[in-house]
Amino acid sequence: MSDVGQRPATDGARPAPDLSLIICTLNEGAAIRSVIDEICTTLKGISHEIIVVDDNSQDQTQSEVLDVAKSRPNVRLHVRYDERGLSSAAIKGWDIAHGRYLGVMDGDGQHDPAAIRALAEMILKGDKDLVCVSRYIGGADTGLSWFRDLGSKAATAVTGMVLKVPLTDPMSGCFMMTREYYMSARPKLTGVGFKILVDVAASSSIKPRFGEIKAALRQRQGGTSKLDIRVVLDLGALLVEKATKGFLPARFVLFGGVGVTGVFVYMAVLILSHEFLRVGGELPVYRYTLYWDDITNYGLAIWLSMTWNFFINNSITFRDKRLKGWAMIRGLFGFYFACGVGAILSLGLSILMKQYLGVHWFVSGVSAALLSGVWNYWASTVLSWRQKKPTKKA
Ligand SMILES: Nc1nc2c(ncn2[C@@H]2O[C@H](COP(=O)(O)OP(=O)(O)O)[C@@H](O)[C@H]2O)c(=O)[nH]1
Ligand SMILES: [Mg+2]
Repeated sequence: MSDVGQRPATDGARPAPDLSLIICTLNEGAAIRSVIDEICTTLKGISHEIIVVDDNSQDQTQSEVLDVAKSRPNVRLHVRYDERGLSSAAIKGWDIAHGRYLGVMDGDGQHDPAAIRALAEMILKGDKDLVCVSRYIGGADTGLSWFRDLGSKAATAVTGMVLKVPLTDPMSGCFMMTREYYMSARPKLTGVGFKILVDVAASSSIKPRFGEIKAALRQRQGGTSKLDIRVVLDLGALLVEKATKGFLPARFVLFGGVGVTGVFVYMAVLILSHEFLRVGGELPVYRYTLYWDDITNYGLAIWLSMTWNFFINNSITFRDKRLKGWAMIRGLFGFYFACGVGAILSLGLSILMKQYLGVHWFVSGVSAALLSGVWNYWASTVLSWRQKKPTKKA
């Protein structure tokens, strides 16, 4: 975007605010109005704007925000129609924000307004680059169930090894930073997943002067949590990208992980069909003789694992661009087509290795599949999930 990095001039009627607070929402219609009201009250005296970045919620979130915005000119709504994900939504909000300081918080009422006021005062003093709400200073009650608390602590420990900043709660969803600090991280942000603070802190080359405010999470005001196992997978992939300095991009790590499950599907099908499927017969091709058993065994394993990979990638690796309905069917056939070349490569290699190089049938199949997996990543990234449609401002 062209206005990234500067404080774009507003229409002249109002000066740019000191603080831009982004609230990302997905079906938070039950809470968003009172969250905005509460924040505006708590930030009284601090010049601020609130940007709600909504991923096309299907409840009343958008109408609630638009309604609040009628009486609060500092509130803006930005709707994304073809993208999903908390981190990328926050990045979008900061990219279109006008403030000198940039922050993010949840739209479900879980973040304590008193802590947000304290954060804002701390960052506005001007001697910090990054200030965060932390659930873990001095053993605070986190407001999470014991299971999620344990998971969050484990993730915090692992994340600590990758980050340059000794944050006590890198999983925090509520923090503020200077525009300069954001810009130092911006080119390297992955935007993958939920953990935007980890993304920012790991992407900036600056060691920030940072501060923390202790606060537990409150109860959600209606709606449901969007956190699931995929959040953990995303975080793992993000950490691998940061730990390898970008050599292994997060999406490639996810694709590779899905690929590994695909290899298991492939092996299972291969073993089953090798045991139970007998087609028989030979197929003469030029001066060579192929066996129909090999063609059906390897072919079936390739086809089923390819279909498996498409659906799992669609719901994990490319969840932010997830294909649905007809687009998904088209995407599946596009994926087949793109990977068809990989499949023929794999089939040919398997047979070549087994029949003409004397390699064991199982080893032939697996090694050929691994090689075609590299091709598949490239092909599917370019062909199946590439579409990027414009977002609309409301
Ligand atoms: N724009 C956008 N917001 C999201 C998405 N997923 C979650 N959110 C919002 O991010 C905030 C935190 O999500 P939440 O489900 O409460 O996570 P939890 O607090 O960890 O259970 C909430 O305001 C959600 O509405 C998403 O894909 N896009
Ligand atoms: Mg929440």
